Order: sequence, then C-alpha cells, then structure tokens
Amino acid sequence: MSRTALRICPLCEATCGLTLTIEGTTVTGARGDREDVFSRGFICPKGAAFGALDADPDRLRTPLVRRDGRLREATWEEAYEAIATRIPALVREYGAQSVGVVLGNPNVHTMAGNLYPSLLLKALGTRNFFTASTLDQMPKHVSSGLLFGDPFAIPVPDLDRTDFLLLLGANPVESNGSLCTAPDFPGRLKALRARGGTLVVVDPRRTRTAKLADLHLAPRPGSDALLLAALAHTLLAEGLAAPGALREQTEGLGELADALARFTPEAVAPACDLTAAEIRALARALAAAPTAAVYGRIGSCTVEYGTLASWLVDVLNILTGNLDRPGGVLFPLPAAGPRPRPAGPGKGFTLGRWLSRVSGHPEAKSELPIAALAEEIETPGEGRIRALVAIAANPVLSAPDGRRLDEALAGLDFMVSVDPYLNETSRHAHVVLPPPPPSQSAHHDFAFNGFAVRNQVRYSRPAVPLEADRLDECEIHARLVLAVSGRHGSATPADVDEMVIQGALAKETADPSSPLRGQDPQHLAGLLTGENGPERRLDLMLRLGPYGDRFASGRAPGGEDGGEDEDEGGGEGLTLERLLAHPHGIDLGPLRPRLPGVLRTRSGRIELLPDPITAELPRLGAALADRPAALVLVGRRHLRSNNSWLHNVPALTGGSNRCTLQVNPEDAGRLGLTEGGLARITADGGSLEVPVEVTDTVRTGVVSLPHGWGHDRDGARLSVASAAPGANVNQLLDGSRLDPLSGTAVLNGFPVELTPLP
Ligand SMILES: Nc1nc2c(c(=O)[nH]1)N[C@H]1C(S)=C(S)[C@@H](COP(=O)(O)OP(=O)(O)OC[C@H]3O[C@@H](n4cnc5c(=O)[nH]c(N)nc54)[C@H](O)[C@@H]3O)O[C@H]1N2
Ligand SMILES: Nc1nc2c(c(=O)[nH]1)N[C@H]1C(S)=C(S)[C@@H](COP(=O)(O)OP(=O)(O)OC[C@H]3O[C@@H](n4cnc5c(=O)[nH]c(N)nc54)[C@H](O)[C@@H]3O)O[C@H]1N2
Ligand code: SF4
Ligand SMILES: [Mo]
Repeated sequence: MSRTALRICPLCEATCGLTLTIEGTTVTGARGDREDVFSRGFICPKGAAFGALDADPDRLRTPLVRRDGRLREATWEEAYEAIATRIPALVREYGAQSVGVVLGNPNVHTMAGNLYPSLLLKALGTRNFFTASTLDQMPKHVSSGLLFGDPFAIPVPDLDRTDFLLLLGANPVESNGSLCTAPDFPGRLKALRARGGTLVVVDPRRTRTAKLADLHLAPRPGSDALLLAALAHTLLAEGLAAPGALREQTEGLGELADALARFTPEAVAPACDLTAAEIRALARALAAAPTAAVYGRIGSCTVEYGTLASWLVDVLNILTGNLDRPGGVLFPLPAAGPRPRPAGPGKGFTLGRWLSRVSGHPEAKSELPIAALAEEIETPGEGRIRALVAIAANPVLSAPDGRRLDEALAGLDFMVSVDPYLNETSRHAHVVLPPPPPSQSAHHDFAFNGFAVRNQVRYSRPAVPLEADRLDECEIHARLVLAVSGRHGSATPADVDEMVIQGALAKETADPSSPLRGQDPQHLAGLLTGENGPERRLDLMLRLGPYGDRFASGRAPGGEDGGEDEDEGGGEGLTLERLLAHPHGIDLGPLRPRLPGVLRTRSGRIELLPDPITAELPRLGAALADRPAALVLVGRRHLRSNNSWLHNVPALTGGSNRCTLQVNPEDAGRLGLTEGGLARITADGGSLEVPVEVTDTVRTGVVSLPHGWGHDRDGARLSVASAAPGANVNQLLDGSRLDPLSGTAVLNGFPVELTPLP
C-alpha cells in the first residue's frame, strides 16, 4: 500500500513543495505539490530524485568514532562521550579559540542548522568561525550591513511584477535562484517577457538564462563593479537619477557623483570589454523602465571587487527609485522572523571588530574567511585551532586549496563532522554524527523565507517516522551543544530548547513595546504547542513574529501596540497549530515596502557612501589601468548538481553534468586544444588535468570548470561519485585571492594557463 506525504524540498533555495509517494518507509516517488501556495506544482530533476537521494546506500546509518586510527561504527552514547571527553579538555588546556567551527551550505536547508549553531558558538566562545558564506554571498551581507545597518536586510527582486530585470552573475535557470527564493524561476522569467518586460543578463557565458534574455552582455569576468559604477555614473551625469521618495531617507546621495567620477563608460569599457555605447544604452533603458530590479549573484560576489559590485547593485536600485517599491526590489517579511521594530537609529554595522590570528583578516558578520582555515590550523602559537566542528560542510572540495586543507585537517587533535556522508572532509573526523535522510526530518525554511519573492509560510513534519537508532538532526545538534559545554549527561536536548524559549520570552515580556510586557514567561511557555523542542521553538517564533497571535487568543494582532503598519494578521494570528491546519502553506501576500522600518544604521537612514566603501573605491579605480589576463576561469552550475554532494546519486549524474573545461573555439584553436582532448590547467594553487569541451557558450578569454568535483580521495565512502571523480577546480587556488572587505574567496575571474596534453 502506498501513501503520499508532503515535504518541502531542501535541495535548493527555491523551496518547492513536494508530494512524496511512500511505500512502507521508502520514498518511491516525488512530484510537485500542485496545491503548494508558493510553488504550485513546480519541480526540477533534483526534487524528482528525492527518493533516490533519500535512500542512497552510502548514507551513514550509525555514528562513527575513530579508534586506533580507523573510523568504526559506534553508538550515539560512545560518540557523544568521545566529544564530551575531548573538546572541553582541549578548551581547558588551550583556550576557547582552540576549537574552530565550520558551517556548510545545507545548514540553511535544515531546521537544525538554523536553530542550534548560534548556541554551539556561544557554548564554545570561539571566534574561529567559518562558513560557506565566504565562498558565496558575504559581499552582499557586508554591503547590506553598510547601506541598511543590517547584514540580513537583503532586498530581493520583485520578480512577478517588475518591468525590467538586470541580472548579473546568476544563472537561475540552472541554479533555481539564490538570495531570491522563487519556485519556477525560469517560468517567472518567461512570464516577465510575456507581459512585455525586459530581461538583461550579464554573464561571460551564454547560459540558459542568457538565452531567455532580450539582451545578453558578456563582459570580462571580474569587471561587474566597473560596469555597475559606469551605469551609476551615466544615470548621474545624464540627469537620469530619480530616487524619488528615497532621497529623503538617504545620506550621501550628493557625494556619490564625485566618488564615481572616474568611472565613465569610456574609462571602464576596455576593462569590461564592452563598448561605452552599450553601457550608456543599458543605463538609459534601466532609467526608462517604469519599474526595474537590479540583481547580482555568485558571479558578481565571488570576485575581486565583490562587495563593491554588491553595493553598486543597490546603488542602482536606489538611484532609479526602485528600492522598496513594488516592481523594484523589496525586503521580505518572513513569518518566523522578528516583528518589525519602529524606525529610528540603530546599532549600525561594523567590520573588522577582530582579526584572524595568522593573516589578520578582518571579521565580517563574526566570520573569518574560510580560505584562511588551513593556516589557522597549521600555524603554531596561541589561539591555534586544534579541534574542529564541521556541520554540513565539505571545505576540502568547496574552498580554495583542498590539498592543503586535507593535510591540515589530518593534523587536528580532534574533529567532529555532522554529515550524512563519509566524504572528502568528514573522513578526517574523529567522530561523525549522521543526520537521518530528509524524509525523516521536519522542514521549515527559516532562512529562505527571508529572501522569498512572496511572503508565505509552510511547514512539513517528517514524511516517514524516524528509524530506530536514529537521532533527529535537531537532537544531534542539541546534544552536541551539551557535549561541548560539559553538560553531557546532566541536561537533555529538550532542556536546550526550553532554555532558548525562556530566554526569548523573558526578553519579550520585558520589552516596553510588547503587548506581552509584564506577563509571566512560564505561563506563556506553557501555552506553546508542538510535539518536541524544535516545534515549540517554531511555534514561539511564529507567535511572536510579524503575523503571530502573540498569545492573544481571540484578539486580532496589531491592534493595540502602537501601530506598526507592517502588521498583517490576516484575521487570526499565526500559530503552529494554524500552520499545521494548512499543509500546503499559508500565502501572506506580495512583498510590500518596509522602509524606513528595516534600517538599523546609526543615522537611521540609508547610508549610501559608508567609509569602508569610500576607502575601497580607489582600488577599483586602479583596476582601470590593469592589463587583463589573457585567460581567466569562471565556474558553472548544472541543474542536476548541488555543490559537492549530489554526485553520488546515479539519477543526477552523467549526460551534460560532467566536469569538463569549456573553452571557446577561438581559444581552443589558438592553444591547440580539441574537443574531448585533455588539457593541463595551471593557476596559483596548482594544476589539474581536465577534459576539454569546445563551445561558443563561453566567451573568448574565458574558460569554465564547475566546482564540487574531485572525489578521488581515499577513505571516503562515495561509491558512485568516486567512479567519475572529476577534478577539483578549487585546487587551482591557493586561498590568497580575497575580496578584502568581506573575506570572500575569489572563485571567478582568476588567471589560468592552459596547455594541451597528448
Ligand atoms: N570554485 C567554486 N567553489 C565554490 C562555489 C563556486 O561557485 N565555485 N560555490 C560556493 C558556494 S555558493 C557554496 S554555498 C559552497 C558550499 O560549500 P559546502 O557547504 O562546504 O559544500 P557542500 O558541497 O554544499 O557540502 C555540504 C555538506 O553537507 C552534507 N549534507 C547534506 N545534507 C545534509 C544534511 O541534511 N545535514 C547535514 N548535517 N549535512 C548534510 C553533505 O554530505 C556535504 O558534506 O561551495 C562554494 N564553492
Ligand atoms: N543546480 C544547482 N543549483 C544550485 C547549486 C548547485 O550547485 N547546482 N548551488 C546552490 C548555491 S549554494 C548557490 S549559492 C546558488 C548560486 O546560484 P547562481 O548565483 O545563479 O549561480 P551560478 O549558477 O553559478 O551562476 C553564476 C553565473 O555567474 C557567471 N559569472 C562568473 N563570473 C562572472 C563575472 O565576473 N561577472 C558576471 N556577471 N558573471 C559571472 C557564471 O558564468 C555563471 O553563469 O545556486 C544554488 N543552486
Ligand atoms: S527547484 Fe530546488 S527546491 Fe525545487 S524541486 Fe528543484 S531542487 Fe527542489
Ligand atoms: Mo552557495
């Protein structure tokens, strides 16, 4: 007998609702949930392979503990005992900084990864904290922190209503979108064109997204900041800037023209390899559009001037009056996020509050560059990392110079991995804690609802009951928090959640602006529903959130507390119970303007020209005189991939999802490379042998190699992936190329050399 169950897909940022077919405890099929309020039945090949991924026989079923140098199956008790013995002892002997924490991408796709890492960091008290963000979107956090005072205040394009979308360094037709959660991104782009809107794509490759565009520009990689600066320059010089209502809310508008004076279209054109006329025409089209959204992603972030490019994206949105207006870019209001606070000055955002020990890299958003992880482990001295906790992270493949990191990890005194696979990184661990397959986990998108093109809320309970001898990932994390803080055995995972709940309620009931002021936190905690700690925490966040019932049963929210006009109760206030009664989710409406309420700058206004940006602009100016490298490398994503960890699912491998070096025919001819032949590619960090694919989808002077490959290391358990390992593109990097403001590794647009191999 088969049955169906709903499950939000955790495999990319689109967060599609899936309808799973389940026989016994096995997922035998997945299709799009047509009633899902957000995804309306959309699904991609990865979602369709949910069952295969869920049942991958290489998934670990029990914890592993290293004994006599070898990882062996162990009980949960043995695994946590090992952690509780080793980590607190290392902290006692070498101090809090001796433990590093690395968080990888799937943490934003699990409830556990959103609810517990901050508790782990607090328990450890370490500043040696690294995440995939410094391989990804940290430049955007920094630019938002500086502009708006809140690194999470990232405006998203109003995809469904805009008249003009300028998309840089993103390929949502393959990636399904990022920092812009939109199930069926391709369909939404087609709808934009169908309603007469304009799509412009800036990408050195003619991607599947570029093929949908009205205009595709293929500039030299790494030149986005220059192009964007020249667009802003043109708007200002030609009197096309029209910030409208934003003018009064923005500081520094008057100084912008001076700051950007040297970035004329003529000046930047050679570096971008575009013409000045093309740049002017684009600026005019952007200004002429009734509404427009400028959106930059990976290809504009993981480059040398990533923070400047990210900042300029929003400078353009501000200059054209499109920030915070329908059809432009807007700030989402997620249901489990904080309730909007009144407008006014905030704490602001500061960079470099501390520096990394070895190279003195400034922190950004409390993180240090993951490209500097190896040196922090290798270099002797006080504060050296001797133990590492890696959660859902595979930096040996995803970060620069995996070979060096491999050696560094092998030299650690102790390492814990929370990971379903024994892979390139987790094989170094002393303890591996495997989460259950996704069918056995509950799901809510704490992170992505904050970047979604429509406000909505969905929650799915586990589709299949947790197998015996498994721990839910939330419980794995909670026990980890207890083990590292010496409370293993003396407190339970539920205690961890109750502590958080009590803390949040104590704060809420002490807040003069809260309708709950003066109420008894114990009493309120007693009103929470949910089957376990994470559900109770979700209930609390929903009830205190912008659409929540605030425990005021029977009373509509937003009535008495002084009128944040952003309140949207939708009749009854939101609770977990109410959400559970809507298994396909609750639509909370289109995005709405939220300024000035989102601003947390010291001035309480948008700070258009913050000091760190002003100080960085001369470096960009100097780039105008650089002689461009003859050949640079960019990455690419394939629809059926996901960073380093989906290569073990047969249904998603093969075909065009291969680790080939794409080379333009002109370059191939000049270098003597042929289709299917081998080439040696060399850069700062080393060289690789890769198969060549000749294609005019990459422009001249640019080659493309995807990331997440290189599954040829001993000690991993990836039987499918290791049969077609591919080459690790990040071995071409030595970790020294960073966007200095954000500490983000330069993964795109770095120089390479190519020679044919027989
Ligand atoms: N050259 C180059 N390098 C890149 C990029 C690029 O474009 N070019 N992209 C960068 C980007 S954007 C990112 S986000 C990073 C990603 O970098 P990482 O996060 O380090 O890499 P992933 O490959 O996503 O690895 C995820 C790990 O989580 C594990 N995992 C999967 N599901 C779960 C789960 O439910 N729970 C737990 N605990 N673990 C799970 C997987 O087995 C795997 O070990 O890579 C970056 N690296
Ligand atoms: N199928 C699939 N989907 C994924 C992932 C995956 O691995 N596979 N990973 C997920 C993750 S972690 C993330 S962060 C998102 C990323 O999602 P996207 O940001 O859409 O990332 P990509 O698809 O890598 O597209 C980046 C584009 O930038 C271009 N590019 C490179 N250098 C430059 C440059 O200097 N300037 C400009 N303008 N363009 C440049 C590349 O050619 C590429 O087409 O995707 C997510 N979704
Ligand atoms: S688009 Fe993303 S969320 Fe939707 S089914 Fe595919 S992988 Fe899952
Ligand atoms: Mo990412």
